[in-house]
This record gives sequence, structure tokens and C-alpha cells, in this order.
Amino acid sequence: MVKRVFSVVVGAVAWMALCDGAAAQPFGFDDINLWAGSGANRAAMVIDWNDGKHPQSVVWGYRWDGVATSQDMLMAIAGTTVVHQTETDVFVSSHTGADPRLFARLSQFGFGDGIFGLGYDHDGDGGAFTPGFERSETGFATDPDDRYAEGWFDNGFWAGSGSSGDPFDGGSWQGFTFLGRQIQDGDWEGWSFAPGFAQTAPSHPLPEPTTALLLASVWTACLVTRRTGSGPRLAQSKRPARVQTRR
Ligand SMILES: [Ca+2]
Repeated sequence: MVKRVFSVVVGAVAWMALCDGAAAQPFGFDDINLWAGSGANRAAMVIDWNDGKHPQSVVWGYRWDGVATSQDMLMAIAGTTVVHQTETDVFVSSHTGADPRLFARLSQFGFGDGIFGLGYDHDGDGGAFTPGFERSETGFATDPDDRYAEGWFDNGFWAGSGSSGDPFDGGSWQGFTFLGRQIQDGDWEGWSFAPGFAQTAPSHPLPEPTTALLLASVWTACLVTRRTGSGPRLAQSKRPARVQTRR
């Protein structure tokens, strides 16, 4: 009996690990759907709202020639970027980028601009964003299905991470980044909202639709296996059904 229980546990863990592993496939530049700009250089920008919605992170690509900063990349990608003076909330400028689903609200400081709020039309059906400002961090998305996070003093902050290699394919986030940082060909930049100032690295981004379908099929197979008991060892987890049959 002990051996059987052990087999069930080991088999279940192994099969679940196989299933869960399918969700952590390598993700590279070739998996990015939306690219902004043009040029010989490429960089990726990952945004993680840390809001419990799936997927937590979304990724975009940026192409350019010559010199570009992290802010150039963000403003080329975000459909709307608005810049306000910090604390006074006085409007400074507005910019239009490639993806109308992404919204950015920046704050103008003495050292340069910083990210105050980022919003995303998560379900793709439209929606607006009403940002607050640094003394009133009460901004929100008008569509409750969408995502928006802001903060500087109270709610938390948008933490920036940078990497010269792919953090989702053998590399790792290597440290801090900021909007004024000059980006290089091959760079990855991540913006992860830190609620309560608890910073985490950007999580795995959205895969290509074809990859998503593949993963969905794997997950479906896993789910069917779990329900029918057709997979290794998990067949023995269907004991309650057998009890009902005997009755
Ligand atoms: Ca929406």
C-alpha cells in the first residue's frame, strides 16, 4: 500500500512537472508579435502588471538605427503616452505610438522622466485610462477587464530591469534600468509593477498564438489525463469513481 501511494505521488508529480514545464518554453525575439519602429537594431520590452490576470506579462519589440533610449522604445510602442509634471500634475506633452492597447503616463522629474502608470486594453475591446498623480494615486481603467497600475509614493512603483541577453531563454535580468538609459541591440527591458514596493522580476510573457495553441493542447491533454486517469500513475487517482461503481 505504501509503495502504491508512493508511486501515485511520484507519477503525479512527474506528470504535473511535464505539464507545467510546457508553460515555460523559451521566448525570444522571433516570438514577439508587435514591433514598433524600423532599423537594424532590435530590443524587447516586457511589462508585468502583477495583477493576477493571465498572462501577467506582455512583450513588444522595438527596431531602430543610431541612438535610442528606453523612453524612445516605450513611447514608440505605447499607443498613447502622456507626460505630466510630477506632483503638480501639469500636462507637458502627449505622444502616439504603435499599439493603441498600451497606455503610459510618465512623470517629469528633474533627473528626467519616470513611469508613473501603465495601462493595457487586456481584452482588446477598447477602454480608457484615467490616471491619478503622485499625490493622488487613484487612477483606474474604465473597463474593469483591462489592467492599469500606477504608483510612486503610496501604491508601489514600476520597477525597471535590464538584460543584454534573453532572460526567457537561458539569460537573466541583470539589474536596474531607467527611461533615460541608452539601449543596445539585443537588449531586453522589463517593467514590473511592485505593489507595496515589493519588487519582482518580470514573469514569462505572452507566447505566439501558435505556441499558445500548442500549450493549450498540452494542457488539455493534461486535464483529460487527470480526469480520465489515462496518464501514468494518475489512473490510480480515480479511486472515488470505482467506489461509486461498486455501489
Ligand atoms: Ca478593454
